[in-house]
Amino acid sequence: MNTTSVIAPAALVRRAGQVDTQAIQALDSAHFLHPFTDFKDMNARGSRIMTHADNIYVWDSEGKKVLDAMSGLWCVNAGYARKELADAAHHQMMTLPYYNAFFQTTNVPAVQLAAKLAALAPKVGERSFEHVFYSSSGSESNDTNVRMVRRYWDLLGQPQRKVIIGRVNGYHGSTMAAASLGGMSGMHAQGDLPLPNITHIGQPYFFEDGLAGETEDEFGLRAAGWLEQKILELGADKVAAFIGEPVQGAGGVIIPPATYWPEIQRIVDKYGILLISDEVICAFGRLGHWFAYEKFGMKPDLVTFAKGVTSGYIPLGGVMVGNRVAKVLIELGGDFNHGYTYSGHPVACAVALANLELMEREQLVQRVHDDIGPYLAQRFAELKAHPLVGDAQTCGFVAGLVLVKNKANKERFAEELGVGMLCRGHCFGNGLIMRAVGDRMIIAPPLVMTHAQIDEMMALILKCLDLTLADARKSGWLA
Ligand code: PXG
Repeated sequence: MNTTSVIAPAALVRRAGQVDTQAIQALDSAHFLHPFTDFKDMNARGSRIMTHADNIYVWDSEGKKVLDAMSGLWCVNAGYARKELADAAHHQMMTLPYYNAFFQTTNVPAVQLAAKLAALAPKVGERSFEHVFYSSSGSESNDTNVRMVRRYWDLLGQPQRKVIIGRVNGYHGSTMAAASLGGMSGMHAQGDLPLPNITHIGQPYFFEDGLAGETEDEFGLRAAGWLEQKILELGADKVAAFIGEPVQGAGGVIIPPATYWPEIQRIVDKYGILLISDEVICAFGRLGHWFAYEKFGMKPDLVTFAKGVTSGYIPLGGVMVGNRVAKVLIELGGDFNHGYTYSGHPVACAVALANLELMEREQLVQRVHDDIGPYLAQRFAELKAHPLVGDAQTCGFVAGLVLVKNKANKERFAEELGVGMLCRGHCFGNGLIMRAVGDRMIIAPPLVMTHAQIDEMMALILKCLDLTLADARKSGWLA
């Protein structure tokens, strides 16, 4: 079938009610291989076509309005339809739409953004972040980290320090190196991953791995201790770096005990190992700080960022390079044979500058810290009373809850029942986008939410939990 001839260009107009859903679905199935998707399954069901968005709401081609409690994919921190960001892109495209940053060339937005990011990144102890290396995504940024960490140890005459340690269920992206740093078994199972010299320790998930009688703080110390065990097993002189998300996002919003990161910091310092804080989700206000390392008492050497830096309006990522690493690269390095066509893309950097200005003007980071973050925490904690909810926690403006079969003994539903996906289906059916990661239901809403909108979201969450509970009862799944 020649699908391109099926729809007239007029049908491509982006407004709900003006899009021919079936025609676009047919073209989608015929030509677009989606990320992390079972292609055959999606084609059989037909994809959902998002047409436009405003503030915290997104509309599909059938005219259905949904409250986007995931900020797209953890990125639309400033909310949708922000004219300032479109204007910044338009202005920069008409001024200098592209020029590369190779061959000792630069551009104004890339320089201004680097200086701005350096000013926003808090100094911790001896470590400050004066330098930025740009990419266009979180995955590329973590590939940059691997290259940079190896270069650092080579330049210091310790080329045997090659191993980077990540965590089970961590997510650092989907390129070969980033997928290796992550600890997603489904990803490792495809493509012979992880790459050599990348290994993993367990995640700090108290609900799942805390022992009877163990406090959360005790568990945090024990989970951090897995790093020291791994270092000693490998030989400390072989270990280059440890990478972790301050709060694990794609793994299901796993919020570590307060003791975890300070103990990890003590261990990496003891063995002289570099610390990489992957803040692709956690930075730019998500946890109530510009950078999340500040919240957790981490002193990272490298900080990965992407997503929220432009509120997702245009792809941009990068690495904040701490002075410990930057000094060696600059003073001893000569050529660093690494970079991307779009490193320091002027339009992406101009949009990021406009986004950071907007966030400062509206005090979005402060709002999460002082106002809407605590309010979400208060409202979300109420869910603990629900018969299906084993635990519910927030951190800044991310939140996660776990669906359980039996609250009394934390018994979980069998994986094959797909209780999370069932709940997610109810959410979409009722106008709410909430993610399911196994039996964890998670949110990361735009940082512009009002109290009334938080109440609106909580009412929807509660309704969908009730609908899931009714299904579970009907199917005899409950204990
Ligand atoms: N690091 C972290 C911590 C991330 O969350 C990446 C790196 C990779 O970024 P890019 O821009 O290359 O995608 C991410 C991305 C999910 C989901 O299912 C999460 C991400 C991406 C796709 C899906 O929650 N995070």
